[in-house]
Amino acid sequence: MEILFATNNTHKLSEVQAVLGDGFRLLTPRDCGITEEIPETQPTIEGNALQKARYLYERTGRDCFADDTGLEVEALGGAPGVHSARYATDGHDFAANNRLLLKNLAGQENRRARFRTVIALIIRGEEHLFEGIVEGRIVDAERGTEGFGYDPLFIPEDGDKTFAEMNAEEKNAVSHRGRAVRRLADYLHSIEK
Ligand code: ITT
Repeated sequence: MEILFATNNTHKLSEVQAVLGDGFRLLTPRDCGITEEIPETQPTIEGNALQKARYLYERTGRDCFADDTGLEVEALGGAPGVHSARYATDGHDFAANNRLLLKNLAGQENRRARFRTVIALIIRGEEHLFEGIVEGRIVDAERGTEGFGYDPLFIPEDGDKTFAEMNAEEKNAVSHRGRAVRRLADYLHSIEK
């Protein structure tokens, strides 16, 4: 099955492709001639996922999906949340975001946090949402070089390695995105029959 994935993030693309497996060929916006940044201006993660999927569906008419993800830190009242990409700066500056997060949590004992992914799928003209959550905690300093974004600062529940100390398979087994994509895959398999 060929399906368009509304992302410009190559890390996400490979994580999602690994979970979906060979039965799915993921197309990117670029493959469909869309090179501009896809707007994500909604106040919620669900809203942004739908906005990105609808943007592509309206322009291509293809079955497509988008993932929007936020890191929700308990001691910060759920921040950075929907603003995770642009926490420290206007761009996707992962290092600056991580520095700001550590600064805002300095001296804070409550390190509880979770990643939440919402996938919006538009298929056969219908919209569907799939969610994936992983609970965990924020460490005091960056650890590891794998992954992207806040991965060097996040340890999933019951673990001792940050996501950035895990390979893609280990991260996908427990991650927010892995969970959401497995729900998406189950749904896609169920309608294929
Ligand atoms: P697209 O919108 O092009 O898919 P993006 O990087 O903007 O890519 P999101 O809006 O979904 O992705 O994610 C917001 C930010 O959350 C992202 O820039 C990262 O800083 C962070 N993030 C998302 N998924 C993550 C993950 O699996 N591990 C660590 N950080 C992640």
